Amino acid sequence: IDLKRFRRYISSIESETQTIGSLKNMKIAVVDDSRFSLQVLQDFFDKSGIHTVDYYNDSEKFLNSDLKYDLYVIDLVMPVYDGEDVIHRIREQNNDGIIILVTQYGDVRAISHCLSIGADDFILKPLDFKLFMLRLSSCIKNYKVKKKNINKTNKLYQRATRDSLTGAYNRSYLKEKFSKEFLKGCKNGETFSVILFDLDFFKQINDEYGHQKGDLVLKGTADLVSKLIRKTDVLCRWGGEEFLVLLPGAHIEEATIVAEKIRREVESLRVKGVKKITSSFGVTQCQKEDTEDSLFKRVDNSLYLAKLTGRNKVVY
Ligand code: GH3
Ligand code: MG
Ligand code: MG
Ligand code: MG
Repeated sequence: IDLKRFRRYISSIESETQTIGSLKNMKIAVVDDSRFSLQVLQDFFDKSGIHTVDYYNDSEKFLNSDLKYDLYVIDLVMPVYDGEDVIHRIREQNNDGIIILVTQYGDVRAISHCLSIGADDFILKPLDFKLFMLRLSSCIKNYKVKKKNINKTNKLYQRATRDSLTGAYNRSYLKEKFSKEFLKGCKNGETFSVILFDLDFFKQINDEYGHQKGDLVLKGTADLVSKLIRKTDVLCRWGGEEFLVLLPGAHIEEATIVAEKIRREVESLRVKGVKKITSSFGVTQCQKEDTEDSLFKRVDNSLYLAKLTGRNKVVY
């Protein structure tokens, strides 16, 4: 037996099986103005048992679809919208699916341009099925690595900027955003307000019901605040049972209304078996001459006053 040949044969079969397996989980679009080419590609996919394919012989019709595919097989030369236009449009929509260009002519410049605007690979007609399968296989491999890296980066970013218990932003994220964006905006005449609040007698909650119930209260609090604030507002876990909300564009009156809403919602928050909880609030609006320190000190003072004068209230 020629061992080398045998091994090659086996690994090519394995690779093909794997590629077909991946393709079966993908939504595929084939765009080609030639009915004959479409038929060839359809034979290729049919033969491999892949039936999640939409065939377009009109690129305009394709561009009117929602363009949500995982793999695109695009002909270069087509009337009205050619391969370059189509690839451009796909990438313009932030779609990161695999794009393979198919072309009859060895038009090196056009191919090179297509690769530069986002095609992942190309193959020449007439299509060689074995080679096409190999190209797909290497594209799918790269695609999976890319996806994995994106997920990893997202996860790391999430971990670096969020508090793991409540999902609220952490203090260091807020401080960075604060000095980079908000204080600068304030100097330029934009406004924002800050709410700082703290759960009342939270130590008792832990002592009476245990740390785990305490954690549930913290999570429940962050959840209810997230539902009350706007998309542009930033909720941050400032300390143990202390939260801070940044409200861009909000004047102190609006921020006070939000704080009052949160206060009432915390009162009606029900965590199984745990008695009613209250919270105290400080609210302030940025002043042109504010520094990070002066602003946080001011809102902290208001919160302190709220605690001092009986808790379960908003002080501004
Ligand atoms: P006050 O009304 O004056 O704020 O009283 P308090 O008891 O809430 O304040 P204190 O600062 O004395 O206690 C805060 C408690 O919050 C103590 C700490 O055990 C608890 N805590 C801080 N972080 C966590 C956490 O992640 N999980 C739980 N369950 N408890 C926490
Ligand atoms: Mg064509
Ligand atoms: Mg407290
Ligand atoms: Mg506290």
